[in-house]
Amino acid sequence: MVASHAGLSADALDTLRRQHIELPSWAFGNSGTRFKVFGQPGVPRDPWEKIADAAEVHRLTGVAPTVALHIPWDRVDDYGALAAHARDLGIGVGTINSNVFQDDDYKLGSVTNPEPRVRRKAIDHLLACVDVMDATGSRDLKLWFSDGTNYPGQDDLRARQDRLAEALREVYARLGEHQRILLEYKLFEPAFYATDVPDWGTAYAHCLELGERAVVCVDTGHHAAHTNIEFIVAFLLRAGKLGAFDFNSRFYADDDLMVGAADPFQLFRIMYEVARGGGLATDTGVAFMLDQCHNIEPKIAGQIRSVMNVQEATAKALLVDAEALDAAQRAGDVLGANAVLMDAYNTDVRPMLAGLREEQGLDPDPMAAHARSGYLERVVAERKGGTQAGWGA
Ligand code: PSV
Ligand code: MN
Repeated sequence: MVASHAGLSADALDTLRRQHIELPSWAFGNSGTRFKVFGQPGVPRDPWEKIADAAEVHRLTGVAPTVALHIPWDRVDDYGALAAHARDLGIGVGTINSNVFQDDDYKLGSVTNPEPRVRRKAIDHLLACVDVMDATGSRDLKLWFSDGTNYPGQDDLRARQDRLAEALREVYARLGEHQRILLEYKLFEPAFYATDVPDWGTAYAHCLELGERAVVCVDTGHHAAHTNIEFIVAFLLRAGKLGAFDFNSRFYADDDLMVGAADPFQLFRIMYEVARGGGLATDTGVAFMLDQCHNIEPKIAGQIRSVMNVQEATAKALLVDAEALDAAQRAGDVLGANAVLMDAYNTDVRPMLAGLREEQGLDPDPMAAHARSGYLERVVAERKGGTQAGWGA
């Protein structure tokens, strides 16, 4: 053990070595706001190229071994071949994200739409996503519904919950033995009055009704301002219902900025509750995914930075002296307990993580290694012609 590891137990170091952060395929494609999408040279033109970029992030960081797909943004003829392509590049296909929010039919909702035909269409898409999972060997199906209403009285709130529950039941019944539903919630947008799965409580209640293999996905950008996200994390972990994170950060709404950029202290507090609740154990079942857009910064570098931000927050969380904290808490030592957490948060873990990377044969500075690698220059030269990937089906 090198000196820079001081403070972290052998177990904690092991946890950091085998950390697994999942990348979103869509982070490598073009994205933007409703005002403008700025293209970037070298952006992938298809899912195969997105996977190549994700593999590059893993090659440099060593902790991003899977990439999540979004259907139909990542539609291909042969998903088995796409998974094999990922394997050839040293990574795997992770969560399959469904998309029932980009079709004219879904104007008034997908699985909660008042029209049975539209509900059927949406459910059929979700079932088709499970077929994709069978082909890629994915464990998780992520469900996010943009469903909701814009005006009071527009539709029956209670009936929409019934329709949602019915759709979820049908999809749950189609899952393979080792597959799970990750039910994601979001306070608002695109619905501005009432969203059908607006918060963790609604997601949790539906997951409880469904059964063991339905768990909640916490997207860190999907809460009201000032929500205590770490409390939600602690609660869901205790209940065995924390399935996944969609990490990103926000200043205002669902900004999808790099995780740990807006509020690194919040990310630390979240990771502390994850560690405290056993969410970093080998058999944890908690998936740590990024769900971000790199609208103005370079995408591959943005993903590398994000992965490192999660690593740093995790290392700090693991540095918390559990015994000292417990003693201070039991003694009612308010300032002492707070100081134990702050000592960990204020530790510069970057040299220690650089040392860990070196031990694993990686460059201690993945950002610099990426800049030196010539990867971006190569793909900029190669990816001429065709249409750059974006949020279109
Ligand atoms: C919705 O805002 C969301 O967070 C869901 O996870 C979607 O699938 C994803 O964004 C698309 O970026
Ligand atoms: Mn999300």
